[in-house]
Amino acid sequence: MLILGIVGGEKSLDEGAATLWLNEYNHLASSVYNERVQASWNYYTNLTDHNQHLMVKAELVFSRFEQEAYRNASIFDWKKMNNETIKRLMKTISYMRLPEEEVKQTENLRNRITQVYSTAEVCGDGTDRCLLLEPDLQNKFAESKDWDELSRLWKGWRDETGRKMKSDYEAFVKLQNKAAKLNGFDDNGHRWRAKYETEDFPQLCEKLWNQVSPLYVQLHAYVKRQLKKTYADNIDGFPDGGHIPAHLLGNMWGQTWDNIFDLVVPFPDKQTVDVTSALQQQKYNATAIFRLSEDFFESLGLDPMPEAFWEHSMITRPTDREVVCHASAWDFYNQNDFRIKMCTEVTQESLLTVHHEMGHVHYFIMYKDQPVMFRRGANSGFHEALGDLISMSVVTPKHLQLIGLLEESPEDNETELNFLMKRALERLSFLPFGYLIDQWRWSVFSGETDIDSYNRKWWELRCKYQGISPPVSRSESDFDPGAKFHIPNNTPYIRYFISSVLQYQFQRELCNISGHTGPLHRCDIYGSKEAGTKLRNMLMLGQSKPWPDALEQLTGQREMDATAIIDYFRPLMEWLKEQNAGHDLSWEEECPHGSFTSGSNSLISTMFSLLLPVIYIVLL
Ligand code: X8Z
Ligand code: ZN
Repeated sequence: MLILGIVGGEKSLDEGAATLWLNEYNHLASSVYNERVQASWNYYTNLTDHNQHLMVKAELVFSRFEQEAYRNASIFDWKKMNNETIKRLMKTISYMRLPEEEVKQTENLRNRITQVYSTAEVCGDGTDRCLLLEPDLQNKFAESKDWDELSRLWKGWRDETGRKMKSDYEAFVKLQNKAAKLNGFDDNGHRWRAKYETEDFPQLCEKLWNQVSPLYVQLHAYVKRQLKKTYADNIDGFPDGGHIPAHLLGNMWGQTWDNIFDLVVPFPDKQTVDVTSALQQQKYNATAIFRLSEDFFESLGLDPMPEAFWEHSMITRPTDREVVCHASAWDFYNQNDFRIKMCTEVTQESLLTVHHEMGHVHYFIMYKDQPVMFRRGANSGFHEALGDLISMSVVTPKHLQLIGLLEESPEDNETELNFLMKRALERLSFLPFGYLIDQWRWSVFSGETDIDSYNRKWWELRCKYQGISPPVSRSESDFDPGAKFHIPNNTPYIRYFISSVLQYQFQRELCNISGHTGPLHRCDIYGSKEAGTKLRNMLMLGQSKPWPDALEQLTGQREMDATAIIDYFRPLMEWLKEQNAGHDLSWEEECPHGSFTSGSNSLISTMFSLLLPVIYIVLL
């Protein structure tokens, strides 16, 4: 890499030289980044030891390169320079790496736990076949109404994932913290939060949560009552404290509830708003769903996917090898190779995820001409919001009718409430989940929560914010956070919470620009070149400006706020309040008694269970 001879050990304030150096860095970085992503892609789409070995090797090359860049960048006194762009770029480059041995250890731990998660199967339901998360367990959770079966699978998944990675996770946390501290952060949580460039980021999150939590409370109360009707035979399984047993919500983590729409639909005789069966009847496959999504983005004037996208993406689960199925979008940093990896199913849920992933790729395409270090979302929440923003239009009855997935789109109140309930199950249900995951991680990184209380803390947050409780008793032998992809994969999660608020803020503005009148939830921006241009201009910025600038460019506002999501769901909230009148809305902050047993490690609990018969005999 270009090294500048600076005489006398004085740091340089020469902005011209800094710009030259940054150009050189950018040039080299795009190929080093490309090789690193290529190696990860090869591993994630074919989980072999060989590919893992090559990926760790590429990670080491990358880390060496970044360490050298860090050393070179420190030749400049960039903090004192005037040019904001130089300062911003230098700041992202100035990150010190751990010694190679520890980089290797970190990567090995990460790979081991990701592999445990991605290859886990739940066996033993009496049939020969073991169940994979995608699609088997996901389908079971979407379809089964059998309390015991769901409970068994819920526990089975956690036995096969989290329980097998707890100590590796602890070691991984320590290394992450070490790297963060090396760079002046208090811990790795501090490092993650700093990326939001916001004075008191947790306070902002809490402000947003306080704005939206009343909506969640209404939904929770209504859904719980309907579930009690469905599971009347298991009524004793509903805790007195008002929590919902976590296995009944149509999703392995209870993070989105749209799969139980049929149990909570406000007006069952009115038109269905779920297009799963229409997609299947019309013989949609993965490619057709992706093409549908591509068409929407194009209607706004955004680019079609490059040929390489179709050639290289993995959009269905291969049958001949193990892969990481969890959907993701990949930027190869060479300005034309962008891919999606997804095990697409033909369902409405998949339709939303396809748009979500396509949103990421469009962001990649829009900022591809920025320097490598700015090829990111204005903040990660922006990146997560784009595709969801588009699907907000796609799923409106009017749009679904336009593309032939609904026969009609009546605008009577009852059909509208059915539609909004579906949206609430897809989006409002997610809010506390999106908020709590990183509260757990921040507390783990800061040391406030150590390995002896990992699982207890997890359930404290799940009970408190989501109002859900475990269907079977948990202990510290379990590690339930590890049963959720982003924990083993070490992907920050608060971005999804931020996105859940931002996407409505974006939508409100784009709907205005597109000339929409009437309620926000009916707005479909399909075909609006004006909205597309506005969006494009914001996306092109990447991370070159602080996020409030990007937000202002699109919406005229510099602050995130949740009033748009409240507007969107207003008619449903009024209806829910009527339905819930006279019913208890709250749940206890603490988990139900007995849902968590102490027994700090598996050795103690194993010894205890071995001793039980002995104790029993002695007592007799
Ligand atoms: O992980 C994802 C995307 C990839 S960025 C599929 N999501 C979160 C999750 O699945 O838990 C999207 C919504 C939340
Ligand atoms: Zn995403």
